[in-house]
Amino acid sequence: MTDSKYEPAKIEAKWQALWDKERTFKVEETKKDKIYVLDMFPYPSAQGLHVGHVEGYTATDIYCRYLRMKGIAVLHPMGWDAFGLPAENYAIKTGTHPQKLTWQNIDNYRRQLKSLGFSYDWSREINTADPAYYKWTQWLFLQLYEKGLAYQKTAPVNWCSSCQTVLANEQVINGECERCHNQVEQRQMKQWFFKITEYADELLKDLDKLDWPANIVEMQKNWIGKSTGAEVEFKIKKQKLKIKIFTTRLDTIFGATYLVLAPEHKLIQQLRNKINNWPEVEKYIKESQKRTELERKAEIKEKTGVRLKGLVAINPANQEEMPIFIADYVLTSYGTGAIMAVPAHDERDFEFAKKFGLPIKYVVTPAKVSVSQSKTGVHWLSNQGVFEEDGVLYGCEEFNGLSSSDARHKIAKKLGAKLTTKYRLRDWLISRQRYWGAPIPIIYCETCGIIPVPVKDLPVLLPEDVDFKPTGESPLVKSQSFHQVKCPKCGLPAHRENDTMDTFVDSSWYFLRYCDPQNNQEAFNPKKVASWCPVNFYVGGAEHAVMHLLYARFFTKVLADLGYIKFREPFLKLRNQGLILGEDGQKMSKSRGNVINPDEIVEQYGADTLRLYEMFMGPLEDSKPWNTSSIIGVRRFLEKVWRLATDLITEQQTNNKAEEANLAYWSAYTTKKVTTDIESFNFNTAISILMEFSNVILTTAGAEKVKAIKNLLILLYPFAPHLTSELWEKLGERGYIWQQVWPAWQEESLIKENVKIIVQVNGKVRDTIDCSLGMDQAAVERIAKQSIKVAKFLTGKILKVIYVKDRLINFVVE
Ligand code: ANZ
Ligand code: ZN
Repeated sequence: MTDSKYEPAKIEAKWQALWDKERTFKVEETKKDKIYVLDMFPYPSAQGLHVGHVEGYTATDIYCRYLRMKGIAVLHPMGWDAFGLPAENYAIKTGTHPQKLTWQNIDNYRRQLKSLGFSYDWSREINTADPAYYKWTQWLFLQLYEKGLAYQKTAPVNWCSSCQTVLANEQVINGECERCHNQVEQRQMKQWFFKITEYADELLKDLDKLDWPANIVEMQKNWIGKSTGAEVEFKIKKQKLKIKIFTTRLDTIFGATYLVLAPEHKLIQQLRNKINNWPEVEKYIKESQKRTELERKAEIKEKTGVRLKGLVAINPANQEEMPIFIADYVLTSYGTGAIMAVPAHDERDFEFAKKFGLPIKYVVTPAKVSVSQSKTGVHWLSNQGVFEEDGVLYGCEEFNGLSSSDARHKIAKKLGAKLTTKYRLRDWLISRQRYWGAPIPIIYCETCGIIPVPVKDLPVLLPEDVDFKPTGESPLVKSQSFHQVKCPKCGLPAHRENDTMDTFVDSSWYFLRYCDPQNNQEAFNPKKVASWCPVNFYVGGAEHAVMHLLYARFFTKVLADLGYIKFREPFLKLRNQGLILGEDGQKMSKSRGNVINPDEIVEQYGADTLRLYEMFMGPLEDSKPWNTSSIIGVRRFLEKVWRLATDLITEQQTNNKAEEANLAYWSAYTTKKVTTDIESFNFNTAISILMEFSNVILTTAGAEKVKAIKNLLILLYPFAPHLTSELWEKLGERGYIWQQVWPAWQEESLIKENVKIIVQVNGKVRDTIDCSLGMDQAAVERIAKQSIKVAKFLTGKILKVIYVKDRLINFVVE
């Protein structure tokens, strides 16, 4: 039959055109049950779609197609995270305007996504670099500004002299720029910040409410980095000034043998003429300014520092005198910028003390050492290095024998120390000295000061007359049309803020805009957002574990406090797709030459094969290598389904009761398994069962066969929508396949005729048990173990279980 050849290129184009034309996946406001399933939107790079995108996007597509057949209204949108450095870097290299390149890349991405048959509601497409979108990003900035959550501050920033830009801490990898690997330096600059720290506690607490992967929750917790400790004041001998330190280990204060200040600490300048070795100190301060915070925190780095000669501090716990140092392992931005150093119980202090020959005094022992022994001053640890854990105090006067946690409270009380909570989280630096981003809507006037751009004047458009060559200032400075404006308040000449916003600002609220993408009166209509949000299910790469997800959570909380939305968490459930590695098991990269281009796979095997293959590779969250021979196997499976259905049209029908019963069982079993697997995102096992089911159908005949094939097509539809749509039509069924109702199964159909299974222990027959046909190993094992005749031989450890389906089970016992 000429018709019976499976030609994906032809049928895939046909169905994609139809979905486009009929707007099949457009979703309207409705009273039906609603679910919002969101993909992390891509940055439209010049390389085009990656097979890793295809993985996550296929997973959500399967889920959405399934939900729609269950009668649920699904919001499943797509858009572009279109601002960013790569387009600008390309512009610098070639002179092409970033917009031109970005728009081209977007067209390519859209074409690719459509060629994979993803069921997005394309009427909701958004683009963060479109003025119709970034107008509202700017509006959001103004909301934060008015709430006092956006502020300007001079701060040391990470500066890459090659990219000529400020980098976020996260973009500095081992002291190098993540893009060009240039050494990053510190520079003082006036920058805009968002006060995310105001929400630190809530951002931490609410993590417990989320259905997110445990490792992502853990990473967010560490990033926020809450610690409770105490602030203690140390007197400086013969001076009025005191040094305030922050410690989480007040229990070790009797072991503090020196103090350390951050090189930038204010006190140093105030005490300047009391310091005998000022030139040496000043030199050290200058040098440490060149180092980035990350470098300074690096544990591998040898500790450096300088003693402040002429100054001595007094330990308030035991009145002992202690020297004072400055060292760059103490950071200005954390705690009070000063520490008491306890070398016996802190690794960094230990290294420093060894290098500078400072005393190391042990005051905490592991609980297992008896207190009487420790009271004798046995330095059980002196040759073991540092002991960093909590334990029992000794050598601490009236606090001897107390546990660390008891001691912390008692010592705090005695010293009148203030208990405080500190967070590692810093405010979010959003200024970028870049062109290809949303301009910060601020005007500087000599008489009026900082003036926010009035909402009616938004958007502040990016000008066209710019030179992209970086100079250290934003390229916007040189655009006369942009830079010079009239002050909105007094009308005198003023100038605009020339920096643009971090692209993470754009992506912190995009999920809201999808609910109301064309609104030109407001960022979104609160009612529309309320009807879809929060996002029920969010899928994307684990690389967004911290920044994007934390910033979006922050924005959500701010918008809730401003009264625009009623929920405080944006993404209720999150799943990450694992990395798809190259065939060589390495990360895909251009330089390794192991990149798989989805376009080529679609051309060679078809979109349905690619979708199915990526889902069949293994559990979604695992990282897994590409394998071309398995993709061929998947393609053969689809060909088999094609033959099954097309042959059926001509096949002679016969009736066989036993076979029919078996097929009915398999239909119910497969329906149940595929349904529960889709619900739990276990797509690989759903596909396995579909493959088994197709084999069972292949070897049977009869009236049930028609039913079984139709059921197979429906169950396979979310995975391979083109092939199944085509076959459904060929079978002459009424309506499109996606208009069918997702099948239910009857538990009764899952009970099959009984079989007798032989149970052996170490090869010896011990019993026979009744099971139903086709039962899985776990169930058979359970029944076998219930037999007394078997159980008495299973006292040893079970090393292995051999199961021959429907026949025999053998326990290999120690
Ligand atoms: C004395 C001490 C003894 C400490 C000991 C630790 C162990 P977390 O838990 O991360 O909050 N510290 C405080 N401020 C610092 C700064 N600005 N730069 C570098 N280190 C600083 O860490 C708190 C601990 O880090 C504090 O407790 C302090 O050292 C140090 F056996 O004080 B600790
Ligand atoms: Zn003015």
